This record gives sequence, structure tokens and C-alpha cells, in this order.
Amino acid sequence: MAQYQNIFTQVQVRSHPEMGVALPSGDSERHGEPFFSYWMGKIGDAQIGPVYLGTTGFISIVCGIIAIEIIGLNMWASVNWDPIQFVRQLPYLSLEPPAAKYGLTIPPLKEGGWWLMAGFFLTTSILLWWVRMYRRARSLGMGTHVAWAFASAIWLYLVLGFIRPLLMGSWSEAVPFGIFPHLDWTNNFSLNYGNLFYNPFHMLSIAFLYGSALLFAMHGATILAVSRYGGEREIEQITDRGTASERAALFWRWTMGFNASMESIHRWAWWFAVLCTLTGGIGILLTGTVVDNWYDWGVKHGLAPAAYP
Ligand code: 07D
Ligand code: 07D
Repeated sequence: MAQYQNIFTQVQVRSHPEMGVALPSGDSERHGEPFFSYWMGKIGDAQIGPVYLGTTGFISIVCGIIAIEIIGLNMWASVNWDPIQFVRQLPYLSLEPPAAKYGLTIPPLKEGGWWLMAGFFLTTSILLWWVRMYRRARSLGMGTHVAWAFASAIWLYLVLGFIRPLLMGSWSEAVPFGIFPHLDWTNNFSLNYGNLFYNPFHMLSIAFLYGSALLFAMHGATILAVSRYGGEREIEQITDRGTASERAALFWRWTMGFNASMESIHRWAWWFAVLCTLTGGIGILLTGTVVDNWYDWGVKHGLAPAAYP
């Protein structure tokens, strides 16, 4: 019985490496000699590789490396090229966007120019990675759901660092590159615009964030709980509902009267995740452009009390 109370993967497949389906003509070759890793097998598939690199993948990685290089070297320069201080202070170091006086113009390198350049390469890298995901899915004859979910995250990223700063007329509105500095930015953003908690889109985003975690926990737990009946073989369970799927459904109908289906649970998950960053991006876009103070907005619309007691 105990072996079914599993939270780590129990089964590792070992055979000849699976090379994958033939790719359409025009696609590049896959790279690397596949090998097996016991420890990766504990958390996923034991087979590593081959990897598809392709043109967009390659340019994306190059742009990503350039961005990280610019950010890292600027941070290192800010501690006078002291390697020990660089490591010690890394979480606090920052590459800041240009000052407000530069608006949307191109500032001198040391006063935000490097930030602009890093942002350009990071964004190019992320967008090309999106293209790669879309194209790889197409080449495999899959739907493009992963790419569209990623697009929702990219939407929030672009609102934070590009679209909203454009609308506000200044790069200074954008997020700095840095571990704690970007948290300070987040805190200041909320303070500057009258408490983000009163922004209904922040509320929606939080509900979808928490909802995503809840759904993920429920789904993960349900499938593990019926894995003794083969419940993790979800595809078979959709077309031929075996005892695992039936029990999983019955469990939720017993406990809360309603159950998602083997198919619909994944739509629930997709929509919750996508809506988290989609609504979030709307909330950030409205801030400072349409609404200057969310607390005042809340008072006006009967959401917040007029004065704290
Ligand atoms: C677990 C998948 C793996 C991804 C990881 C992130 C980098 C950055 C640093 C080049 C869930 C890799 C990190 C490549 C390297 C430099 C300087 C995803 C998983 C492990 N944040 N944020 C983090 C980013 C924003 C906020 C951590 C990115 C907004 C708060 C990490 C972006 C606001 C907290 C990080 C971004 C905001 C964090 C862990 C982009 C509002 C935390 C992330 C591109 C949304 C937490 C010290 C994680 C923390 C944290 C990365 C944007 C708020 C460094 C790349 C501006 C309140 N953020 N963040 O696990 O511990 O994601 O911070 O938009 O408390 Mg952030
Ligand atoms: C950042 C999407 C972009 C990421 C991309 C990934 C790489 C790395 C890595 C190779 C995360 C690119 C990846 C480059 C490659 C490797 C390893 C998604 C991102 C494209 N808030 N808040 C949210 C809560 C407060 C504030 C969302 C809670 C305070 C601001 C979320 C609380 C103040 C912003 C959320 C709380 C404040 C947010 C983010 C509680 C600060 C945003 C959703 C309990 C004092 C963002 C509308 C997300 C947003 C956001 C949660 C409090 C400020 C739901 C639970 C009041 C400025 N907050 N918040 O998925 O959308 O982010 O707001 O107090 O911008 Mg908040």
C-alpha cells in the first residue's frame, strides 16, 4: 500500500532513446546524443535530449546572453569591479532605467542607455522564444496552447516595461533589473498610485493566482490519488474512462457535488493561469494612465471608506 502514497516519481522508463517524430522538411536537425539521468528521472523523464535549437532558438539564446551580460557587467561596475562585493551584494545590485528628464529619448549609456539596451535584447530574446514555442508546437502537429499562455505572461511583462512607459511618456516608469530593486519598484508603484489593493484588476489577478495554486493542488493530488488505477495515463482516461477517472470524478461529486472532467480540468488550469497575467496587465496599464489613485477611485465607487476611522 505504502508505495502508492507517492509524491516522487516511481517509474522510470529505460529503453533505446526516443528520437521523436520526423520533422517537416525545412526544420533543422535535433542536436545532442540523448542520455539517461537517474535523478532527472525522479522528477520527470529520465531521457535528456535531443534538443531542437533552430534559428529562432539560437538567436533568442544569444540575445538573452547579451542582456544578462549587460545587466551583470553594469552591476559589477557598480561595485568597482570587486568580485567579492559583486557576489555578496548581488541581490541588491541594480541596473536602473533612465531618469524622468530623458522621457522616451535615448539617454547616455551610463544614465539608462545600458538599461534600454538590456531591455531591448531581453525583449527580443523573449519574443523569439515565443516564436520558437509556437513553431515547435506546429511542427509536432500540436495545438499552440502553450505559446498563447506564454503570450499572456509576455503581455504583463510588456505592459510593465514597455507599453505603460510608452503611454506615460517616460522610460523612467519601467522596472529596474535587479532582484530586490524590482521588489522596491513594485512596492513604490503601489504607494505612488494610492494602494494597488483597491485596483479591481489586481484583485482579479490575485484571485486567479490563488485559484491557479488551488486548482493545481486539487488536480495534482487527485491524479496521484488514483495513480494506483493508472489515473496518470490521462489520455486513455479521456477516451476510455477507466476506474481511475470514474473514482476521481466520484470523489469530487461526493465531496462538493460537482466534478471537472479529465478534459475540462486542463481548461480550468489554462484559463486561470492565463487570466492571472492578462487581468494583471490590464490593471497595470490603467494605473497612472486612467486612474491616478486607486484608493480615491475606490472611495468614489463605494469600494473603500471615505476616511480611515
Ligand atoms: C518558478 C519558473 C523559474 C523562473 C525563475 C526566475 C531571473 C532573473 C535576475 C538578471 C515563478 C528566474 C529569474 C532570470 C535574474 C537578473 C537581475 C517562476 C518559476 C526562477 N520578476 N517578483 C521574483 C522576475 C515582476 C515580485 C523571483 C522576472 C514585476 C515579487 C525572481 C520578471 C512584479 C517577488 C523574479 C519579474 C514582481 C518576485 C522569483 C519579469 C509584479 C518575490 C520568481 C521578466 C509582478 C520573488 C526576490 C518566480 C522573490 C520574485 C523574476 C517581474 C514582483 C527573481 C524575470 C515587476 C513581489 N521575481 N516581479 O519564482 O523572491 O516566478 O524576489 O517581468 O517575492 Mg519578480
Ligand atoms: C512577471 C510575467 C512576466 C514574466 C515573463 C517571464 C524570464 C526568465 C528564466 C531561463 C508574475 C520571462 C522570464 C526572463 C527566464 C530562466 C530560468 C508574472 C510575470 C514574461 N500582490 N502587485 C501582482 C499579490 C501587493 C504590485 C500579480 C498578492 C501590494 C504590482 C499578483 C499580494 C503591492 C504588481 C499579485 C499583493 C503590490 C502586482 C502578479 C498580497 C506591493 C504587478 C501576477 C497578499 C507593496 C502585478 C495588477 C503574476 C499585476 C502584481 C499578487 C500585494 C504591487 C496576482 C497575493 C499591495 C506593482 N500582484 N502588490 O503572475 O499584474 O506575476 O498587478 O499582499 O505589476 Mg501585487
